[in-house]
Amino acid sequence: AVAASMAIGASASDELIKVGYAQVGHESDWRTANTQNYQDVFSEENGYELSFVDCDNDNAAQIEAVRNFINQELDYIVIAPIQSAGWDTVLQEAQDAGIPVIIADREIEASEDLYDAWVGTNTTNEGITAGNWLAEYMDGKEANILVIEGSVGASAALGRTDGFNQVAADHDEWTILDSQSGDFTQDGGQEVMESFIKSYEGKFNVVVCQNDNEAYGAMDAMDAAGITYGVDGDVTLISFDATHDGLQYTLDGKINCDVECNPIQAEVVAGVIQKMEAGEDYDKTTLVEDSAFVAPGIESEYATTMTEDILAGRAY
Ligand code: GYE
Repeated sequence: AVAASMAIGASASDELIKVGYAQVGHESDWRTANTQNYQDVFSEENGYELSFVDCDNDNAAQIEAVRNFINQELDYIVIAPIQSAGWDTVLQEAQDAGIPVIIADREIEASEDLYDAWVGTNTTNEGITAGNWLAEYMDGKEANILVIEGSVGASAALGRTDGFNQVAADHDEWTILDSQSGDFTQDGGQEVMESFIKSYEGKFNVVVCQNDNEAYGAMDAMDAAGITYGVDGDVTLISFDATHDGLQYTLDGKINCDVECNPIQAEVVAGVIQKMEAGEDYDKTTLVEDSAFVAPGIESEYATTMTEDILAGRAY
């Protein structure tokens, strides 16, 4: 398909836009969907040559991957930053080399002058949505809360924690008993929940997992301990991402509320790159919108009640 559309005399690699994507890793279903989306959108058929690096949640490896993209003189660099801190030096190197950088998915702490565009979700708002929903659901009842956070230093974890805590601060009847990182993985969620159960069994009635995979691990740990959760259980379970499996558990009433985070962002990133290619104005910041879903039987001002149709429409 590429050869057929190629101008006479041009080589395939002259035609293709070279994009490097320094991906966080493969810690979650959300991440798998995000990777697939990039591979679909940044295809040769669409005029791109994608250099994809899975950084395996290793911050130093990610900086190294970006440095390699600079050395390879790619046309654009896209980074889904594992950590929010520590980006100044390598971003300056990219800028000195004249390679535009787009930060995607998560946020960084660096000055806006050091990158060209940002595309992602507002994870602080996601945390606020979780908090607002819980306040509505508990309706003044006491909440003893355990939080399984995402990866330490990741903006998605920092934002969700901050947003939820903003709401918690207005509720004297809420106590956050403990908050520990499960690294956005199922194993991490299970381990943290097992240790929470040892320390707080019988003392908690709300568990907040900062992504769906952690929630699956937490459910396994609660199952093993005979603790019930969801709409018919003793523990109210909140999750984030709203991936297909997460929404299946929500439809089944096991997760009470799943706050959405949309991993389908590559089209937006490609749109920014196309505008840069054409020398047109582009948005420095593009927010990918999220919503939230609750189990059947729950009505909410902040979330949509799950149905079979919603689940059927969720591809990832
Ligand atoms: O929620 C989690 C993933 O950065 C928003 O990273 C993303 C988060 C997502 O591992 O599942």
